[in-house]
Amino acid sequence: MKRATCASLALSIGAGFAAAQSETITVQYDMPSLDRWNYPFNGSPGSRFNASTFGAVELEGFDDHDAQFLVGFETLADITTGLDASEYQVLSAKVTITNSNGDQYRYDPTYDTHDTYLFLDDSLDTDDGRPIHLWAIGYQDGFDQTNWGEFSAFGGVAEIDPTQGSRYAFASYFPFEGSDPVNVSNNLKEEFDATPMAIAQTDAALPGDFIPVDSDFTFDVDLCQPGIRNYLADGLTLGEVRFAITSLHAANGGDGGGTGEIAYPFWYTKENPIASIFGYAPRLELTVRVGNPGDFNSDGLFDFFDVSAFLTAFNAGDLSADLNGDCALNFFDVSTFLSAYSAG
Ligand SMILES: [Ca+2]
Ligand SMILES: [Ca+2]
Ligand SMILES: [Ca+2]
Ligand SMILES: [Ca+2]
Repeated sequence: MKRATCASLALSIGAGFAAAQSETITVQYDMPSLDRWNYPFNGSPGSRFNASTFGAVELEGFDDHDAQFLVGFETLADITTGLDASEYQVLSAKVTITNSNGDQYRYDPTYDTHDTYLFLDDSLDTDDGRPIHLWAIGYQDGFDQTNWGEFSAFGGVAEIDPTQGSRYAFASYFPFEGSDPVNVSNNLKEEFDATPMAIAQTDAALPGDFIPVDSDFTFDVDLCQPGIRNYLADGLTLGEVRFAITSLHAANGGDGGGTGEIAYPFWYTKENPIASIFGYAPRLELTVRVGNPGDFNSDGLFDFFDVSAFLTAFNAGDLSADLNGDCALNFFDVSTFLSAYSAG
């Protein structure tokens, strides 16, 4: 409940419901609740010791992002589920994964446009190596997060045999706020660029250099990409946040089939005994304000200190004050704050 109001702001005090306070929570998971090598010919979904990512670049019948790695982190023990998406303000999200094969591919910390992959001719690629992307997960054919998981079937009818376009769960992005997830699995064939929510960064190699084994790669989620905060909020509502990891290193040898040297990464999964000893499984660090953002300092009270904390954050350009989620700070955030505060 409010115990004071700020005289300098004309606040209309909402009548009487119990204060929907807020709580700012940081969770750290050193292991996912779900991880799965999402590849059409994977006979053991969910239980492999590692998962590779590679592309079937420009190969008819296969998704460009052929081998995807899907990970999920169950949050329901720590973060209240079932709230409206507007009541989860994700303040930061970081996913870390570790490679289980080394010295076979080069580090590229920046996005490569689709035309740099064309027909396996990488002469248009201006920096050595290929980036590793973090995406939202989209679903098709009646599946969604509630009915598709670690051990579900890979997919249904292919758009082009044997497997192109058939996966039930796929890497996706949101071209604009409010968009449905757009499948990026064939962004080379379909000739478009998509912005991932993060590109993996590591301290273990310099850009262009070969990456040693057991290197940590961190995805620092760009919460200003359209749709991302809502996507994470939707996951928190359901009690699990999920991500798709892909890279377009050309398939060659190993999982990728054919002959030749493997030139793409393998990632430790939670099932890997080495990963559980050394902490190499996919992990997540996430901070979220849950509940009514009018209780801006998350102390359960609606009072002057919330107004003051909001204005301080707002004036400092801190995105915790970006209450309407558009990554700009302006009147609309003040207005959203005031109505949330008044409703508290
Ligand atoms: Ca690049
Ligand atoms: Ca490159
Ligand atoms: Ca407060
Ligand atoms: Ca804003």
